[in-house]
Parts: sequence; structure tokens; C-alpha cells
Amino acid sequence: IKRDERFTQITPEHVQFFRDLLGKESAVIDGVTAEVAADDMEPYNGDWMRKYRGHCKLVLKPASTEEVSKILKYCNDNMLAVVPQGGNTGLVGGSVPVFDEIVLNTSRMNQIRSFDDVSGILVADAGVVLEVADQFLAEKGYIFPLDLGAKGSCHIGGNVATNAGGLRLLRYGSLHGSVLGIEAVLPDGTIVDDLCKLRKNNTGYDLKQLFIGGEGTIGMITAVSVQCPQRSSAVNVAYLAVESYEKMQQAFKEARQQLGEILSAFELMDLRSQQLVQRVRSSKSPLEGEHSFYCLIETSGSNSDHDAEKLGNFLEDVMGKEIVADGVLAQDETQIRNLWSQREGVPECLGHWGGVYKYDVSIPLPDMYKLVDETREKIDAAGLRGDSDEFPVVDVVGYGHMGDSNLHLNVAVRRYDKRVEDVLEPFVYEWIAKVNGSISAEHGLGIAKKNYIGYSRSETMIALMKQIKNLYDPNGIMNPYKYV
Ligand code: FAD
Ligand code: 2HG
Ligand code: ZN
Repeated sequence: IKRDERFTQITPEHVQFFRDLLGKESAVIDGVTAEVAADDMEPYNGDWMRKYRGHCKLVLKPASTEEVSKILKYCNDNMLAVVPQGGNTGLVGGSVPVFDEIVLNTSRMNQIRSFDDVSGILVADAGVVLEVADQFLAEKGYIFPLDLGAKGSCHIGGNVATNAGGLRLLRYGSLHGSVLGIEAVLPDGTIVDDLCKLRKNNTGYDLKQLFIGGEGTIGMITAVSVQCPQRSSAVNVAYLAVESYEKMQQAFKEARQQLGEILSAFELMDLRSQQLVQRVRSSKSPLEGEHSFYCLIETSGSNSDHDAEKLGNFLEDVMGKEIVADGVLAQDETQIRNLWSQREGVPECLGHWGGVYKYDVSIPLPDMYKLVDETREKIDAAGLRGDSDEFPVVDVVGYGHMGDSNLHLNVAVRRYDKRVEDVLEPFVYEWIAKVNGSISAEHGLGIAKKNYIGYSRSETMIALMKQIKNLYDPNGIMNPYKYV
């Protein structure tokens, strides 16, 4: 792709405007008029996977909605392109510039605005770190309805902008349901004040939904109001070994039947994903021997003994029926954390060798794991996978949110290599289209999937999306080159 020449190059006058507006020295990282060490720009230009790299020379960190409004109005009037950025943990290259777009970072918008102890409704700035919000809620006996491995750095604004799914969607549902209101700024500076705190509100089109999963293409989210559930006082975790994907499906069905309303996560990991975690960490598996699949089951309820008994009975039952080969129940907080880390640590450990090709897909459960086997066969047939440095591919693994039919197909590589890419694409996308799956279950489109949206959406749907984009952002300054 080429830089869109409609966008203006940033000049010293532009920088001066932003300096005067934001005041504080640290709110502007200026590589336009001043020398900036490469290390200072890197966190904003490089993505989490080290796969995408922008060439931005100006980072702005507004501290209020009014400042965002003034920045965007100025950018729109002057045709300056902008990339909204939260914790920069996104996995589709959406949060970093492609060329010299200005990064609008939310890290200074980090205040919790209000919390209602009776309704559980939290109103907070977009730049509040997810884990910080959750810890705040924990003290009040509540929980943020989203949890994911990047919680220590991602921002709730970024979570909402990507409509992140995470580890407990099965229990708490999608952000499309739990986000009750949004405050956002449109590219022309208009402040959209829809920080609604009502559960029910059928008064016209629900426009906030466009910002949820909008990936910063129609406006900048500055605050959200979120319906937060009660935190469960009893959390139990089991880590199970299963011999086949067939049996894994039976285990899932039994878990839903037997654990019912206390089931809060059902996560799938194949053997290879777990072996790579243990190899990178030089750690041991929680279970003896090798099994084709593992799953992590979490229950959250209000009665610890009762829940533990239920989970224990479930384990006994599925082992008796030979659905599950082996299993362990966490006995305390530390063990709960250790078992979760076998699952949450997968993305980070897979990046250990240099890079990962990631496919975050929705596939009907019966077919879900076949994609991993077939992809591995293709990579092997092309002679690309092996233990030594001459092979680009370390391994092809599958894991993910089984409870939501969401698979993460990951190809861990020593370096990004065109030959690997040619085997994977469009093969993976065609495979998904064939089973009527989605090429992006929870990570979004960003730049990575932009060209492939047609595998999951019709011409009509794409045309409607483009109309929305043009309506909200007629100059196209918001996160250009991405999404649709
Ligand atoms: P960023 O990466 O900064 O931005 C993401 C996108 O949102 C970009 O397009 C950006 O332009 C836009 N954006 C950011 N802030 C705003 C804003 N205020 N207004 C408008 N647009 C904005 N995702 C899941 O769904 N489930 C998971 O289980 C999961 N686990 C993960 C585990 C790890 C280890 C990592 C690294 C990522 C994981 N993700 C997961 C990816 C997920 O998309 C992000 O972690 C998170 O939701 C992004 O938040 P962020 O603040 O880092 O956003
Ligand atoms: C997860 O579920 C995340 O761990 C990341 O969504 C998945 O890295 C991935 O492919
Ligand atoms: Zn995920």
C-alpha cells in the first residue's frame, strides 16, 4: 500500500498547536521538530507481535475528552491522519500507524469516574488499564466482565474498540451486552455523550454498538459505562487431559450439563501448545505423561464447598466414563494461578522464537480442530517445519475458547517467511469460509485481515460498513488503511 497523499505531512506549526493545547511536556512526543531516540518512539510504532511497524513522528497523550475533541477537530481541518492507541496489545496491527499517522494515546486518560455499588455500573476513562479497573472492582465485590492475558497493559477503551472476547465470555457475555454507554469523539471534534447507565433503553438506533468493535475507524472512545457482575466468592479450577478432540467435545457437553450456571470458562489447549509453554519456561506439566489435548475448566459461584464438590463429582464422572484421561483440581490460589498460566501464557511463549502467524477464528465446534491438523499437514508437505534453524516453522498449534467455538490457530516461526505465508493464505481463509466460520472471532480486522473480510461478510454487508465509515469520517482520517 501507498501513503494516501490527501493526508498532510506534519509541520512544526502543527506540533506547536498541539504543544500549546496539551501544555505538559510529556504529553507530546515530538520527532518532527526535535530529535527523539528511536527507543522513545518504538513503543508506539511497533506492535506486540513485532510484526507491524509504523513511521509515526508524533505521539499525543491528551488527558481529557475536551483535549481529544480539539485535537481531532484540528486534525480533521488539516487532513492529518490519526491512530487511536490504548495499551498497544492488539493482535491485528490495528493500533500502530502504517505511515506517519499521529498516534493518539489514551494512557493519560486513566480516571475511574464513578461506581454504583447497587447496580454495579462502572464509568471510567478509556485509558484505565483493564487490571486496574478489575482490582478497583474487586474491592467492591464486583468483577470486570472481561478478562484476558494482556490485562496488565491493555486499556478498557482498547478492549471496547476491539470488542475483545477473552477468557470468560462464556459466562459474562460480549461487550456488546455489558457496555451500557459510551463517550466518544468524532473526527470533526463532536463529543458524543452517550454514557448511558441504563440496562434497557430502546429509544432509537443503538449507535454506541458501532464504536464497540469499530477499531478506532469512526471515532475515539474517551469513556465507557459498563455493567459489572458480582464477583464470585468461590472460584475453582481444574486442568484435564483428554485423548482426542471427539472426547473433548463430550467433556465440554458434560461440563455444561453438570456444572451449569457455575461454569465460567472452558479453555482448550492442544499438546503442542502446552509442550511449547513448558519448553520456553523450562517447567513441568501439571499432569504426568502426554495427552493429545488439555482443557482448563473454571467454576465461579457463591459456595466454595458446594462448587468444589460439584467439580469433583464432575471429574469423577467423566474419568469413570473414560472421557477424561487425567485431571487435577487446584487446591489454593497459587495453584489456580499456575493452572491458568498454562493457558494464558500460550501467546507469549509462542512468540519466543521470533514470530507467530495468528488466526483467530470462529468455527462450528465439530470441525474446529481439523483446521489445525490440516494446516500442519500442509506446512509439513512444504518441508517448512523442523527443529533446526533452517526450518522457518517451529510448530503449528491450536488452543482457544472452546466454550465460544473460538479457535486460535498459531504457527510459531523463527522468522516471518513468504513461503510460510503462501501455504497459510488463502488456504486458512478458504477453509473457514467453507464451514461458514468467521475469519476474526475476537481480535478484529486491523490491517492483518482487512483484505480478507470478504471470506466472512457479503458484498452488501461490506458496502453498508463503508457507508457508515464515510458518514462518520468523511475525510478518512481515523485509522486509515485498515478495517474495511
Ligand atoms: P490497542 O492495541 O492499543 O488498540 C486496538 C485497536 O483499538 C486499534 O485499532 C486501535 O486503533 C483501537 N483503539 C484503541 N483505543 C481506542 C479508543 N480509545 N478509541 C477508539 N479506538 C481505539 N483479545 C481477545 O479478544 N481475547 C483474548 O483472550 C485476548 N488475549 C490476549 C492476550 C495477549 C497476551 C495479547 C497480547 C492480546 C490479547 N488479545 C485478546 C488482543 C486484544 O485485542 C487486546 O489485548 C485488547 O483488547 C486491546 O486493547 P489495547 O488497549 O491494547 O488496544
Ligand atoms: C488468547 O486467547 C488471545 O490467548 C491470544 O486471544 C490468541 O495469540 C493468540 O492467537
Ligand atoms: Zn483469545
